[in-house]
Amino acid sequence: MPAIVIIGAQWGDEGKGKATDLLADRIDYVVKFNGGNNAGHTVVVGDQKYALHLLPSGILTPGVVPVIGNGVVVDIEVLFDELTALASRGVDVSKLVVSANAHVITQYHRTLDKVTERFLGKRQIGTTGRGIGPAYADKINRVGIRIQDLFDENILRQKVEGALHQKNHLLVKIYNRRAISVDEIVDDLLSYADRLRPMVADTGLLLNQALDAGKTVVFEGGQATMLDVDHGTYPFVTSSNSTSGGASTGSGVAPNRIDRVIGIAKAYITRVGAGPFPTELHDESGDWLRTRGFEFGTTTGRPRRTGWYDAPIARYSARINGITDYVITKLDILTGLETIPVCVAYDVNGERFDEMPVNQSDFHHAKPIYEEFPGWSEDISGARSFEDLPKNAQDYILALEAMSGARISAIGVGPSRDAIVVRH
Ligand code: 2SA
Ligand code: GDP
Ligand code: MG
Repeated sequence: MPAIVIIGAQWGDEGKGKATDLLADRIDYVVKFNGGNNAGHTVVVGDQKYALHLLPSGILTPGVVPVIGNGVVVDIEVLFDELTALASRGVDVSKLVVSANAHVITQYHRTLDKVTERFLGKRQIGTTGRGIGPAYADKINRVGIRIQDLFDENILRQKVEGALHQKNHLLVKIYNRRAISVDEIVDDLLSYADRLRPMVADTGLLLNQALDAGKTVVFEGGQATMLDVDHGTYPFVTSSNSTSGGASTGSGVAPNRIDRVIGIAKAYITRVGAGPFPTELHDESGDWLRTRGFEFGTTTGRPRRTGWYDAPIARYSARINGITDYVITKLDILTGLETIPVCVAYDVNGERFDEMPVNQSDFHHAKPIYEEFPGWSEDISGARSFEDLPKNAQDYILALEAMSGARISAIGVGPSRDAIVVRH
């Protein structure tokens, strides 16, 4: 299985970092293909806990080549901060390769992200404030700055001038902010150029050559299916393609080279930021899941919204991403519940929807139709095979499998690297 995509099948924070890290000793390259430092992957190795944002999780495994693909937006200051922090903890970061075509997040993107959100008032997206949306907007508007632009001062200056032309007008006249000077941005970006240069390469070529040579490459998605700019709950989404198709466009590796797509889903579901969420719990069971599951943003610390497993979303994700295998994480968090509700379909104004409604207003009004499954009280964190799980936990997984559109190949039973039940 030389090319494997790992994506979030819900609204993020499903435990993708842990899933990537688990495969890491069998892989040669790990590629981040979308998003930027809005991501937050927590990986627990022994007694050490790592929170990764811009860097792919595979960087924690010695020998793996971490790659930042062309589809990523890179905040260079954050990049060097993360590299320095990991190096100070003894992680070898010397192999990192960054695409020459990746776009750069600058100070004006961060500023615009924050002021735009404030301006939206009640219609806020609840972004991470890291400048992600404005950086992708510039890319699509063809006024973005790419990593390779840092190595030619003239070109860099022209591009920054072009990018700031309209933005300064907006900042000063609409948002009542100070204008940002071209020199300030150019000097800041140039100050990183020498340190960055040795890491920069044609990563599409590198990855295709690696696959030609029989190497194993894992593509690690940031955010998740329901946050994808095309397939998610637009406009309450991130600004990139976080579905499996993004692995191709964001890396330069063609779709027909991809062998497996692993979807990660929690045994329940969470969301950070605004937008529709049919199974959201506003009662004490929601608080219980948040506290037990430690559902707080890895990047921003925001409390995550919590709800029961949503099978129509799982089927939608399986379809959109071509999921070959599901990994269900955090089953251990459900231990102690008498019964576990699972959303099997929606009721929209009296009409039953077995699949995700295409109309966003319908999804906003969707009421979950639940089926209840018996819970278990045994501690399952030590389970390492399916048979180790209590019968009710096995049945819960088998029920999810029947509803989710793909086989369940592994089940997370705790945060640490080895707390996993592998079935296939
Ligand atoms: P943005 O900043 O433009 O990408 O925000 C747009 C929406 O995407 C959501 N988003 C996320 N949702 C879950 N997890 C994310 N990463 C962090 C984590 C989040 C955190 O792993 O915990 O720490 O708060 C992530 N990144 C973006 C965001 O909430 C908006 O709804
Ligand atoms: P990602 O963004 O998908 O990489 O997920 P995050 O790292 O933001 O959030 C997932 C959290 O769940 C992390 O704190 C992980 O350590 C933790 N985690 C992952 N798998 C399991 C599991 O099976 N059980 C428990 N209890 N925690 C898990
Ligand atoms: Mg996360």
